[in-house]
Amino acid sequence: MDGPVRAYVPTVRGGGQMHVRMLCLGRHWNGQKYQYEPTRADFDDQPAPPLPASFRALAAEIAGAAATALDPDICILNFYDADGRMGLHQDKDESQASLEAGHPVVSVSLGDAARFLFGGTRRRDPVESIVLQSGDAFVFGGPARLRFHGVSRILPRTAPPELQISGRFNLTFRRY
Ligand SMILES: O=C(O)CCC(=O)C(=O)O
Repeated sequence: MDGPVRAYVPTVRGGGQMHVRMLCLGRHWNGQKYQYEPTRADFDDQPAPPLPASFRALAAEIAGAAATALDPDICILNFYDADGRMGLHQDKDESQASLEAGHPVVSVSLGDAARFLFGGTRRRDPVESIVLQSGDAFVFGGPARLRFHGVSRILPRTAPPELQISGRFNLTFRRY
């Protein structure tokens, strides 16, 4: 995330800043336009780095373990510091064909635990709160693909000490 194509804090439509550092692999998610594109037009015009084959294989394996399937072409890598969070939203900027097929989102968490919120397909639906720990994977596809979700808070100093991580990395794999 600190390499030549570095992670950055997106400024979204309306001018607010996100509360994560983000790096997209495979395709870039433009937070001004809420759409994917090959280069980071909302930041530095660099091409989105490719999705490593090992990441793709990991996501496919996790999807299989959850009795579904995913051949991802996108990974959004988010880093949350102790104040990091993400408001309730739907992941709906992938292609219409992908959403209609219900290809799942596969989410992998590393580092500090997080309070993850999982709602329904309408914003006003009740929201379940789940603690995602380091090493947890969360898969939502099919009829759950468009359920609202977000992260209300990070639980600082909960990362496994052997990782020597302060903060949380979350990787979401998707099929455009
Ligand atoms: O960090 C998480 O667990 C959720 C990330 C997320 O909602 C997203 O990338 O769309």
